[in-house]
Amino acid sequence: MTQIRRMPLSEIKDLSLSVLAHAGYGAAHAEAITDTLYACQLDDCQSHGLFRLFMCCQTMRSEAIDGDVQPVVQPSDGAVVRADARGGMSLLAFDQAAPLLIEKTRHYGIAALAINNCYHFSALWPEVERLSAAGLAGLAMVPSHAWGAPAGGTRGSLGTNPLAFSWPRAGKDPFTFDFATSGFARGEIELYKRAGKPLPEGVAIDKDGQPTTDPQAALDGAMLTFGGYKGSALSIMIELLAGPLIDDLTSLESMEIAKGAGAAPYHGEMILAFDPDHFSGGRVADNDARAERLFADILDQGARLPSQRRFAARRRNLARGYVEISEGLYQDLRALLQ
Ligand code: NDP
Ligand code: PYC
Repeated sequence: MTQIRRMPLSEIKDLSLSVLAHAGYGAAHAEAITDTLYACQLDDCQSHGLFRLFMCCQTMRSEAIDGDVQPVVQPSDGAVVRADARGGMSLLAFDQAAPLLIEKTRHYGIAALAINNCYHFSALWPEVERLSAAGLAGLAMVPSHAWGAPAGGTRGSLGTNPLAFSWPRAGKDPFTFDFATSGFARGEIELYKRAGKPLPEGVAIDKDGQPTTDPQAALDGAMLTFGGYKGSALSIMIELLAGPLIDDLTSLESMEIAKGAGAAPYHGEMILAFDPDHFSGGRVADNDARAERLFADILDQGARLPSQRRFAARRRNLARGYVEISEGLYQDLRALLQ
């Protein structure tokens, strides 16, 4: 049985900052990365919490990135904001560009942020929730590495390509979803492997193109998109909007230039923001009430909204002052300091 450790909330940040500094990340990157890892761990997002420190360290080791590289947010006289991460992690670039994206969205009603030349290893919900906290609706997407087969295909062409959306709700948690367009995130398959558990059917094929439930065979073979050809088409859209459209790499190209297995994918990111004040015909309150009626109708049936589990975990963990993490994972994370 997996041994569980109670980890005090303050230790999440301390451990993350120490591991990242030890790996070679400068303070600005280490803090931006830690903010996201802390948010994910607090919300019990196990595949994209502290577990991602392995990917951050492996990226530093194999790609030799500059741990102090400063992103550049380019001046813009339109609704398109561009941030050049200059070969660093995306999170600092997002942090620095988000205020201009918000300002542009309030001005134009809709605006886009294209981040170029970045490594991305994390969950997208903290980024779209930064927008919904500012009263905007947000949509974010990134390619990754070509680990996934298109519907009807047999080998990796597509990334795990997450899509995240957040809708602001006055006085309530936002409506947010954030998922890989592969049936499982790669990080989730890695956690199944650590736990020695078989995958559900329909998640992956092995290197000979045969269905597999073995996590290692899935990692060596190709992951499948969710929803068959529908998820496959969405995944291709993400490749296009966060790749060629913004003059950046596809998952195929990211995989080709990667120097080490396990490093974070290298590519661009696309974030779109919408200001309800510009779209709601002066009836923001009425239209918000209609959105709330929809949410209530969903909940009345006993269904749950996406992110509800996450928000509940956050409240529970904040109240008790600790998160639960597997002892084995905790020890492996501490070993990153040696
Ligand atoms: P999950 O399958 O765990 O969850 C997907 C979404 O669906 C969540 O918003 C979740 O809410 C919601 N959800 C789950 N079950 C239900 C349900 N029964 N009813 C309603 N909503 C539900 O996500 P993935 O494993 O696909 O992705 C995990 C993370 O991995 C994401 O944060 C993603 O951004 C990240 N990722 C990052 C990549 C990158 O390249 N940077 C690549 C791929 C993934 P809740 O959280 O409340 O359960
Ligand atoms: O879980 O698929 C994934 C992933 C890729 C990059 C970061 N997470």
